Amino acid sequence: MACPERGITRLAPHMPGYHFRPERNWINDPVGFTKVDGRYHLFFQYNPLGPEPGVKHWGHAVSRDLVDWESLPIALSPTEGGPDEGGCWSGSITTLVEPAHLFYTGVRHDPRRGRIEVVCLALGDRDLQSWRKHPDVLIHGPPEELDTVGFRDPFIWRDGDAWCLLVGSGIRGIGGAVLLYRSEDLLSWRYDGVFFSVASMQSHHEMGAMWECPQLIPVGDRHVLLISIDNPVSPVLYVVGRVDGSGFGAERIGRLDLGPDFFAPTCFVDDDSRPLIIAWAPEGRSSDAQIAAGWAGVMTLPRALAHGPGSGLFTAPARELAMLRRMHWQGVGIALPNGVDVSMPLAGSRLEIAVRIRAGGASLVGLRFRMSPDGQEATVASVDIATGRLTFDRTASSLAPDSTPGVYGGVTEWVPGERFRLHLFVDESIVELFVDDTLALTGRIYPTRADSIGIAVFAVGGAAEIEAIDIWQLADAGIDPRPTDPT
Ligand code: DQQ
Repeated sequence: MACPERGITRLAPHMPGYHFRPERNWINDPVGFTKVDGRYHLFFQYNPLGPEPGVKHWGHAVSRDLVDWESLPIALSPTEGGPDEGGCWSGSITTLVEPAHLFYTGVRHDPRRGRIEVVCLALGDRDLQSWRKHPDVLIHGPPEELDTVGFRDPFIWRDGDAWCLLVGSGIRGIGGAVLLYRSEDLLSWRYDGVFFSVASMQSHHEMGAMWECPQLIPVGDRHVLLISIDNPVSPVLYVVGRVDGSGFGAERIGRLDLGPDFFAPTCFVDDDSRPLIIAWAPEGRSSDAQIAAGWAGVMTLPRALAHGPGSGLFTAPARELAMLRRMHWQGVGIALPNGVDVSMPLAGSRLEIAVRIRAGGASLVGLRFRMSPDGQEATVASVDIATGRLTFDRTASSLAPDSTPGVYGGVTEWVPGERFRLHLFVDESIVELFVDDTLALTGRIYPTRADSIGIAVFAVGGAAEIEAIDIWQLADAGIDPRPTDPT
């Protein structure tokens, strides 16, 4: 949890200050993101026994503003001898009925059949704090007519008068699939076919054998289906389309985040109709390093979705984050000569940087950050002007041998115009970059040097210009007093 004890400012090495994360132990998928009586609730996969995956419980935290989070007791734990004795895996919550219904994946291990995954239910109190498990398993497994490779992560939604559940799955020899179930009473569920599968759409993306954590969210006049793919190449895809009877009519597909460390986003529509998502940013270091640190996993910043003017999906950091802004520096009209690093005067390891670039004659424009004065440690994010390819290079991010290096990124339909905007959040070991509020990229880095805090902007292949740059040092969430109104 991000600093529940206000006033504690000394953080363990690499521990983010304004991102939600555990003080200790392991977290992964956010689940059951919702709001009741003005409080956001975030549940998450949690191992209370250590910083390794372990046996999953549902952790719980609440927030009034999506910025400060207060940790609450564990919401759901496995029951010995029960269908979830091996873990309470991911699922979702509906608060459209009272009591709130929490659907989750019960996991247990059978010596002959291996892992058994079933859909379980728990009923909550008004505060969503105490949950009573329903005695019966709701769905005992995938339909017999399908030869599946997984069956988990029920996502509850309302389609007219009917309740619907999407379940993540994969069809052996074919690939990922989302299965649809319907119910009138939230208890008795009937299989209603494959809602969406790899066979439904031509795609140049690597689609994987199994899709996890399906999520469906209305965005404007369409729905967006999110799928987390069990492969390391393009882990989270969005599919824009329309719900069509018992299927999903897909119109376009794309990567929700181009970075290496973004998985299992969960979604929910806020009171003001704003579609919000939050995702898990896994560690980018060895499991030995995680165990030595005593904690693992961070939540991304909450992000708002919208349709872009072209074919893209807008992804922008939630506006509430502006309340974290502290010391500020602004520069305007700064020349970026070809091949020269232009250093910025405000440095730090917990920053927000917003830059408006005029590309001029450059072929590549980028930012270096968490950079030591001698350049020994530095992380680089850059945009290729001709193709729009976004690159995140963490080859030199850390001198530590147990942090994962590499070059990541990708190309989408977005290409920069003459002007474009880079919006970067750096929080110790997590980096989130937004480009024109359209591309997003999340990555984890582990600089070792205390002086790896510098920032530089650069252009290659010709001169460019910084039309305006704002740099803010950001407060830690839940630590110091801050203005009541976001600026
Ligand atoms: N994590 C959960 C599963 C889900 C996976 C287990 C995705 O339910 O499929 O913690 O990260």
